[in-house]
Amino acid sequence: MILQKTERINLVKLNGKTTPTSFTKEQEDLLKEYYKVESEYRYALREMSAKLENLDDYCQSNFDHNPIHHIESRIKNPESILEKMTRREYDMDFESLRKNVYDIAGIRVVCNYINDIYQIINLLQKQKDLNVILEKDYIVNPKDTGYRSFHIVFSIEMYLNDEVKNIPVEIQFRTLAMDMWASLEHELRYKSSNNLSEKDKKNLRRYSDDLYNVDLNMQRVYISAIVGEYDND
Ligand code: 0O2
Repeated sequence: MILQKTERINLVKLNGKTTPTSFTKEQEDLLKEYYKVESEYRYALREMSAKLENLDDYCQSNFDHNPIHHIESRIKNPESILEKMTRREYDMDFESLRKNVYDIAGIRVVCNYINDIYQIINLLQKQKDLNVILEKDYIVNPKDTGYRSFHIVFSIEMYLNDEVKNIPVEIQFRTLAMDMWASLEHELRYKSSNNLSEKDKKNLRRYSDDLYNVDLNMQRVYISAIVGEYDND
């Protein structure tokens, strides 16, 4: 396999003479600290993604079933981080960033069935280098908008040179149906020049429930087809 290397900010170069001379010393130090933080979260994101891929592979090998349909990941961009810290009125320093913002490294895992979500979470919780910091079950308790997903933040133990760091990674688990709803609703909310009308909001909530019922029914069919435990009639 050929790994394509992305051009990354290089801390060694940054310590040399490559930064624009117009930066003050304070700005340069901030920039260096930011890239240090960003790279640590990137390592954690990669490690967690590998764990998820391995679990999917394990389930395929042992149970002939892939629980994960696909995985997306991202590092939160600096603008969104600043927006969140301002909105939540957190102190504007790196200590506060590390302590308060759990979704700098974010992974979205889209599963085939609802049971797959809980199975993967269960398997992750058994891993000794992971600790759950926070979890919100928006599948059983959807948001008022109708949004459904399971949000969980794990802190992952990372061995970096001679130090061990615990870095938080947020994972959003959803089914394909929940992902479809969230993606369209996000776009509708973002694109609608006026705010969504009460009628549209109500309909979106209703469609979220409809899709949840489809998810439950698809799961029953899956169990029936594989284990033969579901009576369709
Ligand atoms: P991104 O890039 O998707 O992460 P906050 O982060 O402060 O807004 P909190 O309490 O930390 O809120 O997290 P919350 O509300 O549990 O989850 C926030 C994320 O969940 C959002 O991330 C969305 O991805 C998703 N989300 C939450 N509510 C809704 C909703 O009603 N509709 C849709 N489509 N998605 C939702 P961000 O912040 O949008 O950015």
